[in-house]
Amino acid sequence: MAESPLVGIIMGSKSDLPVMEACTAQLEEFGVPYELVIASAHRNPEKVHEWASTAADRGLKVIIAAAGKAAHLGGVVAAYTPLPIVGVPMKTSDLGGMDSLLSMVQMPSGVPVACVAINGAKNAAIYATQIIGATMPEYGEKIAAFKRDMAEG
Ligand code: RP5
Repeated sequence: MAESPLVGIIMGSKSDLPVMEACTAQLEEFGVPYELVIASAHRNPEKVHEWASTAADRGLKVIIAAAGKAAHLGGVVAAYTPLPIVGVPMKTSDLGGMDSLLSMVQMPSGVPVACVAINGAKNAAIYATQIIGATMPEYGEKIAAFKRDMAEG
């Protein structure tokens, strides 16, 4: 039987998928089970609500939210779940991703969305695994090995 997902990935559009493949590839390398949904905060608000408000009960431990332009997806998801959110601001054609970055990183006090770099999909996977690894030693060991490998070049 497949393991229950620990990480939930939500993205605003299927156009975000090519960038987010770096995230899913890294999670797979760490052996972290994840689920992935495409739902936009402004095009599919009810789907986002349903997915986010049931995420913790489904066993997810952390959420990665990827979006571009007026990238309010992470903040909207944060409104509906106690889980930590890692935002991935997408590079955009008009403003180079500064629009996405500022929309995510400038969340008002009380509703945090941790934010990686523009198109920082791989770091989002590493960070999510670190969060899980803080309480699940098998994933903490994956991160420790990853860091050892990096140090050795
Ligand atoms: C956001 O708008 C998505 O996250 C995407 O990055 C951006 C553009 O979406 P598409 O017009 O490509 O569907 O909602």
